[in-house]
Amino acid sequence: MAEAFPKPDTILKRATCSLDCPDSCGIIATVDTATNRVIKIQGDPSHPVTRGFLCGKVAKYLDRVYAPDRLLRPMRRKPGVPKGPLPHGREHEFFEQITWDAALDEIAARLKQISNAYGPESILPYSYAGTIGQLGYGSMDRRFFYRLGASQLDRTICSTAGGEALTATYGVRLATPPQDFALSKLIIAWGANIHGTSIHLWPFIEKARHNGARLIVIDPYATRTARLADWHIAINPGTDTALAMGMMHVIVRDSLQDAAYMAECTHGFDQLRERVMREEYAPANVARITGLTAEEVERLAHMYATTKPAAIRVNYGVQRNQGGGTATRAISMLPLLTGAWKHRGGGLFLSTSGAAQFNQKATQMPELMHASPLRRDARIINMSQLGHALTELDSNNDGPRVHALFVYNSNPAAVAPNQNAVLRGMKRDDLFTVVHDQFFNDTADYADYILPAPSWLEQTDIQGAYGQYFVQLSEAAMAPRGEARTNVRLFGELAQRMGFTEPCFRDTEDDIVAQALTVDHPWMEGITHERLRREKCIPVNMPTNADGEFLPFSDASWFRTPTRKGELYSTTLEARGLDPLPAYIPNIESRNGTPDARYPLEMLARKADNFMNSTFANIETHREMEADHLNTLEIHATDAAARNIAEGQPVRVENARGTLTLSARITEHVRPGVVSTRLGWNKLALDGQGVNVLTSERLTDFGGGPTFYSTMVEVTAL
Ligand SMILES: Nc1nc2c(c(=O)[nH]1)N[C@H]1C(S)=C(S)[C@@H](COP(=O)(O)OP(=O)(O)OC[C@H]3O[C@@H](n4cnc5c(=O)[nH]c(N)nc54)[C@H](O)[C@@H]3O)O[C@H]1N2
Ligand SMILES: Nc1nc2c(c(=O)[nH]1)N[C@H]1C(S)=C(S)[C@@H](COP(=O)(O)OP(=O)(O)OC[C@H]3O[C@@H](n4cnc5c(=O)[nH]c(N)nc54)[C@H](O)[C@@H]3O)O[C@H]1N2
Ligand SMILES: [Mo]
Repeated sequence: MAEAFPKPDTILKRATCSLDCPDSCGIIATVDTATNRVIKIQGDPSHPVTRGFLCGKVAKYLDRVYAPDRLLRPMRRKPGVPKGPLPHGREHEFFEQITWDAALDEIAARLKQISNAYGPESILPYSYAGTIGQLGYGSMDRRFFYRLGASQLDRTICSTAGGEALTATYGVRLATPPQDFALSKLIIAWGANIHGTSIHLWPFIEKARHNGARLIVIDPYATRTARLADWHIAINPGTDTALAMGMMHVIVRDSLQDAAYMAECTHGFDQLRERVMREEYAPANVARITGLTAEEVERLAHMYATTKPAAIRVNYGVQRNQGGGTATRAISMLPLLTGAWKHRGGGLFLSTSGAAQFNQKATQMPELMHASPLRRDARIINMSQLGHALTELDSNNDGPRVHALFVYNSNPAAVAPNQNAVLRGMKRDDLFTVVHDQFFNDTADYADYILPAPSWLEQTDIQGAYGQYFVQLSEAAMAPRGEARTNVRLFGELAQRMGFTEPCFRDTEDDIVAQALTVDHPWMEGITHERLRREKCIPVNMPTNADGEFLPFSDASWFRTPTRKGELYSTTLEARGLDPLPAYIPNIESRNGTPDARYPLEMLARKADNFMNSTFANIETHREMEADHLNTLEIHATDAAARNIAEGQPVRVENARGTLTLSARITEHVRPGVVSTRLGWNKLALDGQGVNVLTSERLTDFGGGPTFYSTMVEVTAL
């Protein structure tokens, strides 16, 4: 780091960025000891993936930590104030400040009353990845809701379709290490916005390109990554299965597969061959589906199969489509055909989350459900269908109606699909809502109680990663601001108020870190609490070959599927009654599907490059960085002309689920037929609504994931 020695009146703390990002950066925080303020944060130069730099959002993280509108005290809605959007900056006027003791007593009393009246499953926790640390993401909170007998939440909002696809094919979620991309000769960023969403891979790609590697980007949107690529393939949204199958068609037709590797490492090639050789997947037909030319399909397949090492960075963008599970599965098969896993710098990178193993059974204790009044496992509610859960559950068929919603680590009023249904549900007078967050976000506008939460600089945690192979201890760099309390502390204290006597509810943060590390797994050997306290960041012990190289899936020893092979033909999907082979089935909401003729344009409901989902959307410095895209609809000149839309003009974007006002930006970033807009805070949008008023609660083909990128709309000039 720039300052190897802190100034006499400062100390350095080693934290970890716990935002929901593959990079999990090591952070060096400089703390002014006189004021207990963090005055500077830097990327840890000794972390092999962070390499001393931070993304634009997190470089300005202190603007969030010290934002003047941080929530610092517990608050209760004033009597008579209806639930719904509050004027931004004046939200606190509609709430009264109370003590933590009063808040916890009153919340516990209400939860008891609701549980007694309707059964504990009428209580729904709603959380996702405000922090991805093991403690903050899911530990004491899970214990609390299990012991209560609350409905279980199926946390599908991000990655379950792709996750299940990878697991079906490989049995374990491992990936080419990001550092090895420096050795690649061909890199395909497939639905991966590397510059926008996981910048720490980029220096390795740059190094590879310096050594002659080519970068191909497959994305319907011209991201910055795509604009910097050697070849941008602007595929029609949701048609990736067809393209991957077309590539396999060419590879098999021209005998470009690695037969020896396939014989050792794969299951079901004969069945796959029969499927991919169908006329449907011949280049001419794939070209028609995907919006490419047959020549492009041929060229892509040849480049991929003949360049070694070749690495695919497929990210979760691909799987937020109706057919997203299958698409991810088809893409993930490509290196099984070519044997790309055998070479350092080859393979595929979706997720490394299978590497760091923590004892989540010990930290979360699902068996506590059996100590709840239910004495059984509670029902499961899919978080991607929150609108349905709050408005449609039928107490005759589905179990109790939801009467309490406890939100933490998430901002569902902005991020959940079918926003109008979600908000209709949250507005219900008979719904009791608690929100634990750092800010008065869109969800807080619907809360009965608001509780202040700390940032990751204000709490201890332990964290693996889904984009690299390290375990990190995150030291609290400073005391929580104001009266903020961690998730662990909140749910531990609430458990006492509920009268839960199990000793686990008195565990400290240190206790839970220690429990997380009680794993008997060779990859985690030697990763102890003591060592983490000293070193802060320790590589997971991934097995290496005789040359000391870590080459996942380079031989048959790596696969954890039932057949212990890379399953081209999936025995697990077959057992679930699903097609064991990939097939391109058009998404209903797509140009190739059965769309409603009133809504002819495919809309990408994308993330903002300078926010983190809805996080940072209220921070002025981040809004400035994102200024060109705030409240805009990107549209191609052809579609704009057909609708008499001029640059900068207000437009109405609508479908059967909702209507949104945006400002038109005529651009080449999308092709004709595709429009794009970005996620943010509803209350900072032009008409107080977010992009998710347009997205649906339809789920992915498997994995129960959301389908943000399978959305059709019409646009009209205002
Ligand atoms: N700046 C920033 N960084 C983030 C986040 C953020 O909100 N902002 N979010 C974090 C989170 S939660 C996650 S899960 C990761 C996600 O990281 P990514 O998966 O990289 O993120 P997305 O932007 O969802 O999707 C990547 C790309 O997929 C494209 N795409 C959409 N539909 C299709 C399709 O049908 N086919 C293909 N080939 N591409 C398609 C989108 O245009 C987008 O550019 O990023 C994390 N990092
Ligand atoms: N249209 C559209 N919608 C999307 C997406 C998209 O690409 N397009 N992406 C989807 C994806 S991939 C994801 S992962 C989800 C993300 O959805 P969420 O996980 O809800 O993400 P955020 O909007 O970042 O909200 C996280 C909240 O947690 C709070 N928080 C942070 N740390 C703590 C803590 O320690 N304790 C507590 N109690 N709170 C804390 C933050 O202040 C913030 O308000 O959004 C999904 N929604
Ligand atoms: Mo995500």
